[in-house]
Amino acid sequence: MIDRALHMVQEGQRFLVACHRRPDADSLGSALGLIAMLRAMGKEATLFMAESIPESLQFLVENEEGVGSFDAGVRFDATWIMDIAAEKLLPPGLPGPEVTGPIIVVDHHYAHDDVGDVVVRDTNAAATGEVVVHLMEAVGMSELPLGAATPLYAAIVADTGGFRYASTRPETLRLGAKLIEAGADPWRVAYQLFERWKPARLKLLAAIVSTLQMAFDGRVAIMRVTRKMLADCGANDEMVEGMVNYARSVEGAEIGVLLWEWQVIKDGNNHIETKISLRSSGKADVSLIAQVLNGGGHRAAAATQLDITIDEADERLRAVIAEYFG
Ligand SMILES: [Mn+2]
Repeated sequence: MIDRALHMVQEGQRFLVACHRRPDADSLGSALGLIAMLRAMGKEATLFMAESIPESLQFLVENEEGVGSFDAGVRFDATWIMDIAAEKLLPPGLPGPEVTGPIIVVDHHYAHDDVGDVVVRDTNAAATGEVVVHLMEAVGMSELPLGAATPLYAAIVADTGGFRYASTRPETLRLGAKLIEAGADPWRVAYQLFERWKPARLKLLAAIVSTLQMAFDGRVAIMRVTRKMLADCGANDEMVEGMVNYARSVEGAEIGVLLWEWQVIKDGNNHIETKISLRSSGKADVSLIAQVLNGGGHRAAAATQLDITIDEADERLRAVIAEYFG
């Protein structure tokens, strides 16, 4: 598949580069890294962005404006979608194939569906940003293109939890070193991604942590966040990102869970669904649990979204975990 993608890079001239729905640092960082690569090859590359970019990622797009809609007649030779594992994670507002051309997926998830016409996937890579560096090597780039170091460093730092997760390999650290040598600023990136909390977010953390319940003899830590908690704290959904990790950090917990009331528009009305975020502290493969619930992800981090109440989601999840533990 990488050969087909490389052929499309060589043959094409105008490319659109998109992130998965609700872009994260790996998705956006790898998109910006790829854009830098394409431009260094003399190609035209446009960032597709119809959603707002989370505040913690704004520093990445200081010099890059995303485009959310196109004039009639615009057509790209291909559209890249970064870090996407499932069709339902396609970015909202993505135009049809008459505009996008074929879809090239660049990804590293091992649980995935067959979204994309051409797929470049390396399930050993700690981040999609790492796959982008392999693409650069495959097209014969000996140096990192200008502007690629910081977004790719952010992609890798975010997906490895700051080079802590099991996905961190010697190659990952060597790549981190290479990106710092090329100009990435470790503290600036870490501060933007992991520090710099608004007071409302700290209050929300306190509220979420206070819902902690231990289940299955302490093997599962379950927390929740409701619309009311968000409103009471003056917080927004963006601030919930990463909170599930506090459930995983409970001593003895093999699985950390965050149940999250999620507002969607259905038939023109506000409607509440429930997101379930799952994290493994090492032993459990939470992607298997998410898959039973129509979700996906990695062994250590997976998620799903169900059109049921938070209490129903709690109950259904516990039943699936009971089966998983056998
Ligand atoms: Mn990723």
